[in-house]
Amino acid sequence: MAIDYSQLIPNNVDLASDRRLQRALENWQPRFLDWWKGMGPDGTLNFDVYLRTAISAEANGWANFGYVKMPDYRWGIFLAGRDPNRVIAYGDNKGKPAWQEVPGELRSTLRRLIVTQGDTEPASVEQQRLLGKTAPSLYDLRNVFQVNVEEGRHLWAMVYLLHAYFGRDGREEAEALLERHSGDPDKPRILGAFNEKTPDWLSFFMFTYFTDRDGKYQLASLAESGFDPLARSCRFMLIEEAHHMFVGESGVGRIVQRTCELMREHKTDDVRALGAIDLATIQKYLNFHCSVSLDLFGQEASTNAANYYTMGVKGRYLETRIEDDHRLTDTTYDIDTAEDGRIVRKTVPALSALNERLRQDYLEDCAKGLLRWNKTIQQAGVDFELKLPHRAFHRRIGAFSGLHVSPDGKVMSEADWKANESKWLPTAEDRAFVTSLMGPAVVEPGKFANWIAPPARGINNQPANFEYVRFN
Ligand code: BYC
Repeated sequence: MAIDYSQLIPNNVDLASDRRLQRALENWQPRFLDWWKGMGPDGTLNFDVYLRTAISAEANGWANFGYVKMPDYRWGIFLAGRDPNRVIAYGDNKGKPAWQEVPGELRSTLRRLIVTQGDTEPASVEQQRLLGKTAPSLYDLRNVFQVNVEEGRHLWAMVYLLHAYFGRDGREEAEALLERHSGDPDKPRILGAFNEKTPDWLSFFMFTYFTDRDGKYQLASLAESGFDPLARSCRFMLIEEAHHMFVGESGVGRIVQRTCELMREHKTDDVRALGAIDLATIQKYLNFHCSVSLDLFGQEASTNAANYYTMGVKGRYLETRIEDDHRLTDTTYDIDTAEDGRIVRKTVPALSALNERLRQDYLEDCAKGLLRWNKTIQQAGVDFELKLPHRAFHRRIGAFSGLHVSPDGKVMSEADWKANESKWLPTAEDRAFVTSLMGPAVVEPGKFANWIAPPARGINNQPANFEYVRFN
């Protein structure tokens, strides 16, 4: 269904036919805008930004580019098309028609998952609030804004579900999504990674590479939900998510490229002296963002995850492409976990290992970008390899949270870990150095900060000197 842009809230869910819901969302809309103005990208209300906006939920019609002032962005409600024959693909309800309404017994479970998902979206906008001040180029400035407006829309996606299907509780949860704030000591965001700071662009690119990729895997699992409106919302969100990970992968890649160019040109490892980020520091940031994002998958052995699956609420990554019985009641899965202070491999019921299985899918996907970054390093003739840290490294959630583990997977005493921590994770001094390279924002079209290479091509094939943001 085409998106109706004549409405106050653009949508493809025929919102006009449900006056009560329409009014409730129209009441929430100014609260969202107040939140955007107060907690969204700082000092940008008047900028014209070259953004893409969805004009249809079909694959070929959703990316339409033009200049928009961000508060005027047409945030709305877009669900992927409905398949009237869709059945639940797994669990006890396998083969039954997908639910168009929330089954009473699953109400609180579904609400909680939708709230957790919804909470991450505004959280990331809050985390990225100040990045515009130090953008390395107009191209990058536009990209962070694009990511921000789309996270805002993903919040809309979850708020629509809360309002449309969860009555008064849902409306209250929708309010609360604007009241919790990233890093707020009294009302923090729900998941750990969304209370960390994103103070510089290396952090931003690592965040969009690692943490947005968790978004991809969680959304893909929720896209398998038996609750059809949730599945259809997540399908559309996934289309937008791809760009965020592109920003991360190409952003880190361009930093690596610039660093290697300088190393080669000046025959030195000490690129800090040349105003660029050394590979060892990039590795430390990578270790931090990867480990924090691994925590987002929850416990290795999780009865929550088993229940979600059995009930048909949250599936596996690409569930319908997996060849097995899609019930998993008699199946096992091997996981790494901790026992008696050691990392051990254990065979556990497949149902309880679903978080770990998703984490495994995620890690395999994460490894792909590293292959590309390492190719750049290799081609520059530099002897260095970026590596993913071991899954047990620096974990705060799950079985490994009680262990001290090095990036290559060695369990050690707390004292040994502390003695080495500064080699593995960014130190205050590393962060201060990276911060010192940031800003002021590079605003001349076609120019880039010294520490990052230009992209291979422009957004929507625009030329290198395109004016992606006009400041007015
Ligand atoms: N922090 O049985 P477990 C994105 C809690 S990112 C704090 O493993 P479960 C995006 C857990 O709540 C994707 N608490 O839990 C990216 C549970 O509490 P209770 C976001 C945590 O439910 C970038 C207890 O520990 N979407 O979209 O199987 C920019 C036991 O754990 C954490 C989702 O996460 C944590 N990290 O798994 C913008 C999807 N981990 O029951 C956006 C929805 C666990 O003991 N969420 N706990 O009180 C879920 O599917 C699940 O809630 C989780 C946790 C996978 C997060």
